[in-house]
Amino acid sequence: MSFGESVEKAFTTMTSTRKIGDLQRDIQEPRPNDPLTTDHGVKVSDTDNWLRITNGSHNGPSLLEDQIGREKIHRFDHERIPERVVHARGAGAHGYFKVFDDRASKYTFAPVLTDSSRTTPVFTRFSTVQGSRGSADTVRDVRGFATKFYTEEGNWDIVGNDIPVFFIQDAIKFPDFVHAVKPEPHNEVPQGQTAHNNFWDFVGLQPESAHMVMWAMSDRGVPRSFRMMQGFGVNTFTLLNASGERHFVKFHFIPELGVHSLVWDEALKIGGQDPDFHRKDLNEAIENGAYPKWKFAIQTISQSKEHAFDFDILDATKIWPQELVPLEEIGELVLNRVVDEFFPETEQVAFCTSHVVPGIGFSDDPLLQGRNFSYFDTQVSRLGINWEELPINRPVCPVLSHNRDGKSRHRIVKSDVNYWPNRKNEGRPVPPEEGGYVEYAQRLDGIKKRARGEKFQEHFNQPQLFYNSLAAYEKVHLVNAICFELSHCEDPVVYKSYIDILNNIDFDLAKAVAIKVNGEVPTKPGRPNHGKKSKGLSQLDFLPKEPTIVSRRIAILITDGFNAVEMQAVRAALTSAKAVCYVIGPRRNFIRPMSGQDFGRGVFADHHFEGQRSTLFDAIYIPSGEEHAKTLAKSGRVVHWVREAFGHLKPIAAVGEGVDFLRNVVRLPGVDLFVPSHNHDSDEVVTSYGVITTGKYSISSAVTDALQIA
Ligand code: HDD
Repeated sequence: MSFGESVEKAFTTMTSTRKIGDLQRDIQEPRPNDPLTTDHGVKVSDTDNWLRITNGSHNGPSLLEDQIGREKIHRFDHERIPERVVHARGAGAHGYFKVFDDRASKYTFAPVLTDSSRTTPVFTRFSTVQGSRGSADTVRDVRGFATKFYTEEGNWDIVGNDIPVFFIQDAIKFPDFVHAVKPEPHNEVPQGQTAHNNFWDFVGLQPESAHMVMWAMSDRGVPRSFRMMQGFGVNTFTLLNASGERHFVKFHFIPELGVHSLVWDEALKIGGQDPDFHRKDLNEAIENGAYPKWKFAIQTISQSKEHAFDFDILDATKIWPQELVPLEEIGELVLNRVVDEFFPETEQVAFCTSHVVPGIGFSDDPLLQGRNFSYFDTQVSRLGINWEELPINRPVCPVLSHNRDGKSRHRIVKSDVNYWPNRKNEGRPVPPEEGGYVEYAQRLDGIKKRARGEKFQEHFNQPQLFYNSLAAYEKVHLVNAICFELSHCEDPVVYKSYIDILNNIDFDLAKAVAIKVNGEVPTKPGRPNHGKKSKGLSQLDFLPKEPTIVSRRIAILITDGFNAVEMQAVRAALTSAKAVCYVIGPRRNFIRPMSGQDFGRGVFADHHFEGQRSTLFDAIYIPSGEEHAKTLAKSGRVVHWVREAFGHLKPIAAVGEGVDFLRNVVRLPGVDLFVPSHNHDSDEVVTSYGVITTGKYSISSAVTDALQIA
């Protein structure tokens, strides 16, 4: 670790202590031999046998009087709470948020966004939307990206997604949408999938969802990692500055590692091979010190420009194209601590879009308005009315309100008044100049009716913009994804009608899908394609500045007789570049090196070939060694490993006899070393300078350095 890194690590550990310190009050760390007690604190002598009548050889009835047995069963019976009605499956971590300077003070007086001397503790929870708590991580779905900022002025929650738009414009449609996307009512099928009649039926009849459907069917729907996703607040919020001026704002998180996805075949397989892939990935990275990091950016529009665009800036099915409203990076979010216990932290954390702090406010975005009601309401049914007192949810600043009682109240307020006004001036309302929250005084003029604004009626310009902006291979993935999903819809009404929506986006797209899924192939475009593109929609626009292998998982395939000297050098180089290496061998035990190499009992393999799959790794390295290479070639499992990784365009490095093995397996003559570059534009395998470029990122420098060492 460099000096700078160790300072940063010490600093981040130190600075996230305000909330972590607060949580310590409730953390229990049992030590060996600590006694077992009942929940009322009495030491327990036997927790294995229910109190019963016995004559030594036969058991008689168990006794109801056994308080210890009863307590154990009572507690067990009530372990489950209702899972979240959406976003039930998730993983969370602690961290911190910092702004670079006070540049956002022209928009807001909120210290969390303007005071660079502050480090605000955060808790972030990532999630999938459709599946239940036990569903798989890598399903095609939108990912939730919700962050609680424990600010000095109270908790501020950004409850966002990895996609910048939403399926519907008005909150009143949310129950319809969720019913349609969730498992169908008659058979509770499918789990963790949008590939079914009801979802596509709904989105086919609700064209405002077209934009979000395009994003969800793109590679964004199958992220490689939570750490490699963007985050978006999605809704339009507002910022208020010290002069009382208001701006509309969109919030963005941009991952340091770039935006990367799995390919669909990987996602499908990992769903079975390791359903916890994303939550393990998050913990693995944090525990290895590769702290996930995002730039925090805002897009702002002054109040006077609200109507200056051909879309409504309060419509959550629209982005604000960067060419019209540039992004300003103002801070960063870092996650640096895994949870100690899943349930009290990740499961009990509860977010509310309505939780904002002074200097940040709402807009009239009709989706946001409904969300502001829904979240508090759902937390009450999930966690009870006093959910904000739970350790993970309580603010780090003082809390004093006249709200009292209710189930599971924790706080004890030592006072004889619980109302305002009171003779003691306790719990007094605070004027704005002392930090009291004040709503912006907004002039309103309109007629009360059930309707949406005029610009809310246009649904296809931005899906077109998105489609046009994708790289060629991203378009191929998108077409394949829609075809996969529609192929799972049995009702022809459903899959045929969705072609009409697609034809309003792009003629070629609609034709390609129609041919594959037996839809009606259109003969002319539903509307002309405006041909425009925008930055920041293709994932290619988010490659890290320097290609990096930090936190990438690399499988080293070895069998007896491998070149351990070379392998250790390559592994050391990869590890020092902060990749995570796993040695995979024929057994989880010591593997013998080639003759003449003195390695004691050999090198220990972390896993055996049957226990892991290539899909769980980002790259493979096959060392040299004659006997080892011959044995690898005889193993069907290993051959499949390598072919599968090659098919997924993963970087594969090989040396010496490892190259011969590789050449035979993938049948590419004349290649000495496989080193990837981050060439996303092409699905082709290109050879140059004894090197194959493919894959998503580069392990070239680390491998070449290692080979020089070897
Ligand atoms: Fe929502 C959970 C994101 C629209 C109602 N939502 C939830 C979570 C995320 C989002 C990330 C999980 C939070 C966590 O980790 O605990 N939701 C969004 C985004 C939306 C959106 C980005 C569109 C901009 N949601 C939305 C609407 C409604 C809801 C329109 C209702 C009118 N959402 C809920 C909920 C949930 C929820 C029912 C379920 C569990 C929870 O709140 O805490 O209230």
